[in-house]
Amino acid sequence: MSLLENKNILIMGVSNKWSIAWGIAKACSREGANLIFTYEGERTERSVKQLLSSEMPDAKLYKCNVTDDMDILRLFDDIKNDIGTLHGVVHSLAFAKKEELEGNFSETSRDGYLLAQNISSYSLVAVSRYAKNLMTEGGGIITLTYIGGERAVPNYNVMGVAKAALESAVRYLAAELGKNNIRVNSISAGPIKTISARGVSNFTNMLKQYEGKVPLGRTVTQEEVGNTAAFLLSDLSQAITGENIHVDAGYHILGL
Ligand code: NAD
Ligand code: IMJ
Repeated sequence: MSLLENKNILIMGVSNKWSIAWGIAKACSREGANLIFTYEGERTERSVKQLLSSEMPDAKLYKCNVTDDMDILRLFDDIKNDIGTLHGVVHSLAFAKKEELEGNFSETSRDGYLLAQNISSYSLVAVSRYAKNLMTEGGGIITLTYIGGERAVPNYNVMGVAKAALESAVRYLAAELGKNNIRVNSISAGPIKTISARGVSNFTNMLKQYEGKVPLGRTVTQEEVGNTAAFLLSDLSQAITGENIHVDAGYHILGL
């Protein structure tokens, strides 16, 4: 069964083959979607171009740094001219200053707080504003979050507050865009070793502890998040909107 045949899906947040967005891209591609990718800028351009040329040579690629309104405007203008209609958007990006992902949360700077909100939360609002105009046949918007948006997880700090805002933005967007038959949902993924997790102190140890505690007794993979994303972007999830699905091997049900 091909869930996403003839659907044009925009994927934001691939920087290398370990990215969660790449797991989503592979699942969507397997289900027959036409994929459009964005990369952040010079830092990621080469690795994304290499990955696409070897694995998905037919996919389109545009630059979009989400802190730049002109980049977002240009992206959707280009997609409108080159492709036309969009059926899905994957928002899989986040950023905070490294020094604010450790130590005391109360030391978070105004600058660092606003930066984390800007890239990790506001960007979903800005992207949805332009995407909705191209989603004339309805469709799905999804974003990636983490349990640290719901609970105080050590060191997640300013990112936790940004994820809480992101999860709330999902509900407000879902409430507004339902009339356009656009569904907006998030996936709360368990910890996965990506570039964004690599810097986290003691991450490998954390994964080991996780395996010992969670109902399924293991961590989750990019592929498993990818399959849930394909479901949320497909007609199989037609009545689901404003939802946050935990793809975390059951961690969220525990009272540790
Ligand atoms: P990743 O580093 O592969 O992806 C993060 C992406 O954000 C990168 O591709 C980067 O280029 C992009 N990005 C950062 N700043 C940007 C900007 N200004 N403009 C455009 N793009 C920008 O790491 P990942 O783990 O795949 O993260 C993807 C999403 O998944 C993030 O929202 C993250 O919070 C979330 N998440 C990750 C985990 C985990 O354990 N890895 C768990 C739950 C949720
Ligand atoms: C990130 C920081 C602290 C604890 C963390 C994480 N835990 C997990 C993550 C327990 C699982 C990974 N995660 C869910 C993220 O959303 C990561 C976001 C992130 C990571 C970095 C590292 C490098 C950098 N800035 C970052 N900004 C956001 O400079």
